[in-house]
Amino acid sequence: MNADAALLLDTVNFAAEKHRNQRRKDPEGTPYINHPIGVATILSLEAGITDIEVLQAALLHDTVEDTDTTHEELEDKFGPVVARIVQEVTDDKSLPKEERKRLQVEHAPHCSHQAKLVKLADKLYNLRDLNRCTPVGWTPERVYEYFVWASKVVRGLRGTNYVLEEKLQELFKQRGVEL
Ligand SMILES: [Mn+2]
Repeated sequence: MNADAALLLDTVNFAAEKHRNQRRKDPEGTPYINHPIGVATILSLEAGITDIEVLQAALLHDTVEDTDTTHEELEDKFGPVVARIVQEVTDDKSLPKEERKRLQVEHAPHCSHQAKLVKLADKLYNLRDLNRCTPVGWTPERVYEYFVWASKVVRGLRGTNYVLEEKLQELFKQRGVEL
């Protein structure tokens, strides 16, 4: 087996163990790990990304924000580049939710190209998931507001990947949200 394939397996296994007790917010309670795997798959199969560090960061992108994983742990195991990309897409959970969402909009244009790719694929996955079903406890207004907020983040990521941006643009258009 080639080294990249072994590395990706090690990475997805690490993420699966970290997220092992977590579920998505959909009514079926889909295992959380489906999300990072889906984000990495969008980057590979749809956007044609072959940068292994971007694909690893996609698999790991929610480990620091949502599990006990630390930046140092990622750095030791996967190296400084992967750890840095994950850090760029990690919200500061000590801040109130509205502030975190505002900072995502503000920070998006200043992220590295690699982090922008992960952010685009993350948003694309989440918006598709919202079209598939409504999370438990969400009103239609909350779903719409999520699309509006996501469009503001994506606006700051433009010029990163044509394929992902076209697909996002189409989802916003269907909701009547201006990009
Ligand atoms: Mn995510």
